[in-house]
Amino acid sequence: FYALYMRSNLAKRVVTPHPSPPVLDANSSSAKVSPERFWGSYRPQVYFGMKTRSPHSIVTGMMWMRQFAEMDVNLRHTCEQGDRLHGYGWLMHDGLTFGVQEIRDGDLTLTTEFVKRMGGDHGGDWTWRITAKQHSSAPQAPVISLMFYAAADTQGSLEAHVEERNRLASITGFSEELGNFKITFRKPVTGELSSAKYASYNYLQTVSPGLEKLTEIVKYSLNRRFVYSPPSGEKRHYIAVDTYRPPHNQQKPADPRKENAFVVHQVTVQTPFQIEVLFESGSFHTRPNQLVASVMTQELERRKAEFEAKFEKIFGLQSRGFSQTHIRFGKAALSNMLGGMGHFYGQSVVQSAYNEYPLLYPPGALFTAVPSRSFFPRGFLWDEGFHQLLLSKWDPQVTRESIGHWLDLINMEGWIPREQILGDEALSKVPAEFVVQRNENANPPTLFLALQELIEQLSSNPEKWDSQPTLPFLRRLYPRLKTWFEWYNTTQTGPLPHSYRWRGRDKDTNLFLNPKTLTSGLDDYPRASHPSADERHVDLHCWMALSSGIMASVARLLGEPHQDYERTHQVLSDNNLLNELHWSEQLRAYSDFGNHTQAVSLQQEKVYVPPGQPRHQFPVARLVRSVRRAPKLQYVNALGYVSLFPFLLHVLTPDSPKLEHILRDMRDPDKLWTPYGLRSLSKSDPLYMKRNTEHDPPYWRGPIWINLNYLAVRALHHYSNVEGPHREKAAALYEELRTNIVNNVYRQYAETGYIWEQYSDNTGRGQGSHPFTGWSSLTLLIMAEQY
Ligand code: 6A9
Repeated sequence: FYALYMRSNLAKRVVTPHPSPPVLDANSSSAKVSPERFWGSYRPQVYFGMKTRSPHSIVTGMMWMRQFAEMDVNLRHTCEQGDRLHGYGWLMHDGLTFGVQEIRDGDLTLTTEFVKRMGGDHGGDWTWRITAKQHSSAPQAPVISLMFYAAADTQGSLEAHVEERNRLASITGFSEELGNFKITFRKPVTGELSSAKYASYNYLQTVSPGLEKLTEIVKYSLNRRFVYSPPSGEKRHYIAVDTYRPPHNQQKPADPRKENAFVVHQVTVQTPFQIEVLFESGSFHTRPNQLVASVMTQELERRKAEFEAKFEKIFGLQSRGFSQTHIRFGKAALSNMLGGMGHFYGQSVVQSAYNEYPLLYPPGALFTAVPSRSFFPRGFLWDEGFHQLLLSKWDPQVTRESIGHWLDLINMEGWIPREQILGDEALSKVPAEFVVQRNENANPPTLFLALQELIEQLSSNPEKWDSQPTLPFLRRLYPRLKTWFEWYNTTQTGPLPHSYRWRGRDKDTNLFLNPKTLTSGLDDYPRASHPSADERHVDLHCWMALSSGIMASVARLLGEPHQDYERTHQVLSDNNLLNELHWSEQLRAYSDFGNHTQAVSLQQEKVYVPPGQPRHQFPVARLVRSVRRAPKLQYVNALGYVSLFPFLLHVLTPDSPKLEHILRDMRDPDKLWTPYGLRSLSKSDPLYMKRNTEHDPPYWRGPIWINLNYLAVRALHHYSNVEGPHREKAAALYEELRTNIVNNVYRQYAETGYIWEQYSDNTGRGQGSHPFTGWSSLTLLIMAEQY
C-alpha cells in the first residue's frame, strides 16, 4: 500500500504547481490593474486581430479575399507560408498604444493600423484603419472583400445590428472582462475627406465550437449567389459569407460552451479604399470625440513621431550613420517582435516516468513573444530569453511580465515545459507527436540572460523610473528562480563532478545518423553517436556557469545567502576544470564527450524478398544507420556552435590560450567563417550538411543562426574590451562579423520581404520558416551595438 501511495504521489508531482506565491498576481493582467496593456495584437497567429490579456477573451480579427480572381477562393486569415504573401509584418509597433502593419498579397497592399485610447474601466477604445492599394498598374483595380469579425470563447455575448438589407453596421456585446461594448463598421472611403465608395455588404451570424474553427466556418458559409454591380460597371457574381449551420449531432444535447457567438461583417469594394472599425467600451463615459477620420490620423501621426524619437534614443541607428532603409528594417525587427507577442491560456500535456499516460498541466496564462507567426506561433522557453534581450531595451516591463509568466508555469519540481502549446488554437497547429512535454527535459535557461540585462539596467541607473520595479520583481521571482536553477543543477548532471548532460536525446539510434538533442535547442547538432549516461555536454556546462553567476548576483541584490551560488559559479568558470572536462587535444577545441564513433552513415536497409514473391508486397527499403566501427568513450570532436560556448558565454578568461584557437577556427572559411555570419557546423566536419534521416534535412549542421551569431558578436565585443593578448584580434573580428551579419539579414529582408529562421552558409539566402522575427530580430541589437 505504501509503495502504491508513494507512486501515485510521485505521479502527481509533474502537474503540481510550485508552492510559492506567483510572481504575478492573479489580476495583474486585468483591465483594472493594467489597462494600457489589456487590449493588444496578442494573436500573432492571424494576419490581423486583437484580443485582451484574459483567459477567455472575446477576439476580433480580419480575413480578406480577392474577388473575380483566377484562383477560386483565396481566403486569408491565419498566417500561412502556403499563402505565399510577398511579405507582411509590423513596420511600427510600440507594444502598447499603436501599430502599423503592411501586408503584400500579390499586387495588393493592405496597411493595417490600430490605435488605442484609454478610458473607462475595461481597457478603453481602439480603432482600426485598413488601407488597400493596388501595387501594379494593371488596368482593372482589384475588388477585395474584407471580413471583420468578433468571436466569443466560452463566455460573452454578441449581437448583430443590421441596416440597409445586408449591411452589418455594428455589433454590441457583453463579456466578463469587457462589460458592455460596441464595434462599429464604417463605410469605405477613398481618402479621409472623400464620401463613401460603392460597396457590397454581407454578414454572417452564427456560433463556433472553438476559435480554431473560425476559418473553416467562414469557408463553408461562402456562396456565389451575390451580385456586385457598381454604378458604372458590369454586374458580376461574387463570393460572400451567407449562412452556416453548425453540424448538430442529434443524439447528444448541444454543449452550450461550444456555441460561442461568431459574427462576421463582409465588405466588398474596389481598391483603392480605406475603412475604419471602432471598438468603444461601454464604461468610457468621458470620450471627447470618436477616434475616426482626421482624429485618427492625428493620433496615428503623434504616435509615429513618438515611436521614431524613442527608437532613435534607444538604438541610435541614425547617429551610427545607417541609411533610412536600414533604419526602417531595424524598426520592423523591433516592431515584429513586439507585435508578435501573444497572450495564451490553456494546459500543457505533460508526462513523467511515473505516469502511464500523459496528464493535463494546471491551466495557465502565458504572455510571451513567439519565434514565428506562421509556423510556430507559441512560446518556446529558450527562444524567449533571446527575445527579451531585445525587448528589455525597449520596455523592461514587458520583460518582467514575460519572465513572470514563464516562471509562474513552473511546477513543484522546478521544471518548466519547453514548448508551450496552450489552448485549442495553439494545439491545432502542432502535429500530435510534438505535443507531450516530458519533465526530464530541459532547454537552455536563457531567461538568465534577460535577467542579467535587467540587473545591469538597475545597477547602471537605479533612479531610472522603468528599472525601479525590477527589485520588487526579483524578490517575488526569487523562490521560483532558486527551484528552477536547482532543477537544472540536479536533474541535468553528468557522470563526473561538475559536468552536465542534456536528458531527452533520441533513443532509436538505429534510425538516425546522429540521435537528436532537441532539449539543447540545437536539435541535430552532432553529439555522441550512441547516447548514454557517460556523456558530458559543454554547452550545458557553460549555461550553468552563466546561470549560477546570475543567481549569485540576484541573491546579493536581495540580501539573500549567495555564497553557494558564488562557489558553484567559481567552480564552473574555472578554466582548468573546463579544459579537463571538455578540451579535446585532437580537435584543438572544446567538445562534448561520450560513447562515440565517427564511422556512421545512412544506408538503404536490406529488405528480404523471398524468391518468387512479388517485390511490391514488401516494405520499401528505408535508410537506416550503419555503424562501421564500434563506439567508445571519447571526445565527439564536432567543431561548431557547441565548441564555441566557453567563448560565447564569456566563461574563458581573457588570457586563456584557448581563445587563439577559437578565434582562428571562427575566421577559417573551411571551418566556421562565411561572408554572412558563422555557420553552425564546420565545413570540414563529417556531418556537415548531412541529413539525419531520409526525411530530415540538416538544420543545425551548417546553416547560419542569428541567436548564436548574436552571442558571438557580443563575445567578440566583450573580449575586445578587456585587457588580454587576444584583444586586437577580437576587435578586428568583431567589426567583420558584425558587418557580415547585418548586411546579409538586411539584404535578405529587402529582397524577400522577410526575416528568416536561418541563412544559407553557402549563399546567405534566408531559409526555413518565415517570417521568423524571434531571435533573428537580434540583428537590430547588433546594428545598435547593444550587448
Ligand atoms: C514543429 C511543426 C505546422 C527549432 O524556434 C523554436 C524552435 C527552437 O527553440 C529550436 O532551437 N525551433 C529550433 O531548433 C522550431 C521548433 C518547431 C517545433 C514544432 C511543428 C508545425 O507545423
